[in-house]
Amino acid sequence: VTERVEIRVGGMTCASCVSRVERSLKKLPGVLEASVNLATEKATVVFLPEMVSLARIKAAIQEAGYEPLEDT
Ligand code: 9UX
Repeated sequence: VTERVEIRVGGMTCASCVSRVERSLKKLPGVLEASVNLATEKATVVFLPEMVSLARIKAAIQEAGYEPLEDT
């Protein structure tokens, strides 16, 4: 079972921010795909909920130095 979530991410201002967030997410075990759109400030993440929680995904964004906001 895979799940897809969109998380709004605050604090990203350039393309390098986008790369940092994507890399932080992709290295989490259980994350299959992560792509960040700078214009919409949204990270789209496809993950295996049995391996990684939404809370852990948000924590990774925060650890990378950005602000996870509401998810949809
Ligand atoms: Mo770009 Mo983002 O110079 O934290 S990497 S603003």
